[in-house]
Amino acid sequence: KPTRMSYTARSELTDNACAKQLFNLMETKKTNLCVAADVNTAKELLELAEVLGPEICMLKTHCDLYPDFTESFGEQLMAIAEKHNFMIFEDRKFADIGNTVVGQYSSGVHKIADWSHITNAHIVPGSGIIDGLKSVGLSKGRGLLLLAEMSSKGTMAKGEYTEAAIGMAAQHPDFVMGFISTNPKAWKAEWSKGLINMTPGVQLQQGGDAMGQQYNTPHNVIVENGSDVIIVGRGIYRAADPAAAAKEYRAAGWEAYQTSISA
Ligand code: 6AU
Repeated sequence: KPTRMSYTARSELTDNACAKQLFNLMETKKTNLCVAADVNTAKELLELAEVLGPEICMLKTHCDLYPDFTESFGEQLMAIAEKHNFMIFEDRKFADIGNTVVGQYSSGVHKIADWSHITNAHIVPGSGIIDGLKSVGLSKGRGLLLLAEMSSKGTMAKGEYTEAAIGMAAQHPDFVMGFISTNPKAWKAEWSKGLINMTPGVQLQQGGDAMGQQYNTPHNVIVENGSDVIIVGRGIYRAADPAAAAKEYRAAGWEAYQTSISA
């Protein structure tokens, strides 16, 4: 097997400020674990961020889940992120034309661009969605992930669609920092090693849920499928002891990374 480059080496290959920061953070903190904190309230989210902060490189939010979302949410979460040295990823999955996503990203109730380092977008509208998000996020030093593949059963994001996502990323190396993907090692096209692959649908055992989610293990995701970051939701926040579960996933993800660069 060819040896993969370390996160540190790859931090030199990206033009995006968030990607550079995340590569270096993962290497120094020794964690490639992102927690998907899909809890029911902002209060619970902030509590979980405090408890799990020491274990993670990134916390993924769905801010439209929280009925108690207030203007101060972003500032509170940013303070916790700074204290524990992790990045914030609002999983907004933008999917509209450029002009519309400008407002959705910068203003409205959530003002995502003000507090989230990273967000993501579907490429179904074409690359105008990237132009729109970039007009808001680039000057703030933000990073965008494109959904190149999905973890769910029957996903349409495959083949030519995935290839198109890779092509769009190549056009915007300053703002697109990587992909949501499930099997980047299988991609035909070569893509910059400065781009980060992040994979959801991760649990310690393979399986799925009743609504089409499909789970793969940290080892398979990082070593076999060539991803860089594991995104874990219910495997951690539904565990009897989320902090202990996070430690376990962190260790599994880090061991997989070390295996992948030493092969
Ligand atoms: O571990 P789970 O199944 O509890 O949570 C998985 C998390 C959820 C999904 O909204 C998200 O990952 N997700 C995404 C993302 C991150 O964009 C894409 C995808 O294809 N599948 C997926 O589950 O918060």
